[in-house]
Amino acid sequence: MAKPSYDQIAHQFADVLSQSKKVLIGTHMNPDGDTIGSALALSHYLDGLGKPNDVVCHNEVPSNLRFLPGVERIKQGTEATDHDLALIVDMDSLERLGSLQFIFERVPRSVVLDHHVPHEAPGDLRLVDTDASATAVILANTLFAMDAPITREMATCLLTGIVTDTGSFRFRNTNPEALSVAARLIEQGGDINQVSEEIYHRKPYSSVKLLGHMLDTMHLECEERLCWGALAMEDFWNASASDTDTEGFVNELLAIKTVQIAALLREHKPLRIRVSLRSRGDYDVAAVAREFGGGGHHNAAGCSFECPLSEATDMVVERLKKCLASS
Ligand SMILES: [Mn+2]
Repeated sequence: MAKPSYDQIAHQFADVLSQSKKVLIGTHMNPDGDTIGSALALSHYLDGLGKPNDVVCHNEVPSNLRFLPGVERIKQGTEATDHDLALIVDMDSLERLGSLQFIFERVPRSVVLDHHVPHEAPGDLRLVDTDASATAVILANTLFAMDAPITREMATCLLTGIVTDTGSFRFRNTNPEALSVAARLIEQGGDINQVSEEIYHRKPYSSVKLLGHMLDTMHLECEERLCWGALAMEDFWNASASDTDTEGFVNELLAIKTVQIAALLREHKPLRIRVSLRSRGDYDVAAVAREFGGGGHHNAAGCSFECPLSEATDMVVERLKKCLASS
């Protein structure tokens, strides 16, 4: 995909914003730092323009992202029906809005900001670059090209998107663009130390306790190339933990040196299963996630469905074994 021309995009984006009276900003289900950080940066920017706006998310914000300035404005829905512009942040399909999808379908105009592959979400204006490390990179570049004032709060929100989507500049998607945008955000007052501390070093005890259980019960298969864990409702009860406490767990499974594919299945509500998939190199876990109605990136994807945990585990593990065998 060709690199977008940010000068052109900036122009179009400023135009669309100036024509709107009230904006609805949408984040994806099971939100991460990129969707929340980018959405909040947009919200702060619109505040600066004096433009009324709401930010919504299907789920509650994970506890490690609650330090973000403005996070309290994120609601699980909205009563208002007078939004005339939707900003859809960090998702490849409107289904990722979850239960809020219908609210967005009635907003007359939309702008999509995203970096996922393949990209299917519609949008009257599309700020899409599948080579960007994070949606926050696309948004920051757009704001830079608009000569928008980047406040400290905006810089911290955008940095959070880049730090989380690149795994603190460690994942394969870390590129010069992500690093230079991050550098510029730090110059604007973004606090990278605060971002890293809050995201990685402020875990509740319940989370670390549940992690211990996951590591204790994980399975290593296929000559130690596949590692998976499954957390049942009662495991959450025993640790007094909730699904937001499992942020980053699957990466611990992928950290084993022989492991090429890692999966974590969680029964976050009775019979409701969430699956996080991670891989190294050529193994395409996004393709696997799509078969189960989910999506994501080549090396990081997810899906969710309704069935008993053991059944879900059998299905997913079988499919991942095929994925390992085929590449
Ligand atoms: Mn993202």
